[in-house]
Amino acid sequence: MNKQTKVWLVISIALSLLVLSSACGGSSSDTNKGGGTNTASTDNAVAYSGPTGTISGVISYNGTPPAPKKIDTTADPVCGQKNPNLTTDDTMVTNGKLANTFVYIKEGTVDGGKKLADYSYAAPTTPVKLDQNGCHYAPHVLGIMVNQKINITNSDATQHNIHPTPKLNPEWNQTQPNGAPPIEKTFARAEQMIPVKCNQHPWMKAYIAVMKHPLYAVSAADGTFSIPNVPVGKYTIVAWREGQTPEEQPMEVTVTANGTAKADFAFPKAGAATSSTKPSLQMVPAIEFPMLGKH
Ligand SMILES: [Cu+2]
Repeated sequence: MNKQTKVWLVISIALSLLVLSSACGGSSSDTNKGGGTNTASTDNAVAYSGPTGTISGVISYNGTPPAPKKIDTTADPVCGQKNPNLTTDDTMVTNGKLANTFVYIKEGTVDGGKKLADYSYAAPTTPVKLDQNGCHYAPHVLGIMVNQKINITNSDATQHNIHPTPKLNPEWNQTQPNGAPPIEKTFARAEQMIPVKCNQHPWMKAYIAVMKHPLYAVSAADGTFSIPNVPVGKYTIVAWREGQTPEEQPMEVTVTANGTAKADFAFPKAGAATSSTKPSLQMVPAIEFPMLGKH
């Protein structure tokens, strides 16, 4: 072919590559659709700069916890080889203390009269990590802020398919083969306790709480949690735990300057079936709950 034909060939190849790459970029940004500018309510909000305190406590387990059940991983031999003693982790109790309880400020009034929701908090630039290791999610329960990145990794020699099932954010699922790069996503809307499953391994489960503020914590293996940097004020906090039936409990706390407000919880509560629905009925628009409805 002559020189002119060659030039046109190069140009058309370059153009088609450009079209391809922008198409890929477009599909990944689709993950943010549906939420869009959900931060509109905080446009006029200001950052809090006054005195703060801490909320901390211990989550106890009432009675004898259900024994963890062995998980049958024969569907994927790789899982069985790496993690032969995989068991259920919905109720992790050590010495009577409960791990993986999500504790967060639901609503409240900051000293001076403004609502907590009137203050804005920027999402941290550091991503939250979710790893798949031994065909098991780590961590099992995590909090993330609206528009903060979640970085999902596959540490297994097998393929996973991450599938969050939110009610307010767009649902997605994505395959992550052995050795594939991390998957990065964000959630544009506040939504507490988004279940995450794996389409390859039905036993894999995790929960994500998407928050408008950073005032939350997950109880550690010894049941302890701590929420620092809480503006001085009065709040309703909520503790949520998975269990075989998820349950949540509210508590009123007062935070003083440089003080530590104690907030100890015990699960399951007597008559948990009725009390667990109560916090969700006292919903405030500032902090959305999944049961508010689908968008
Ligand atoms: Cu999996």
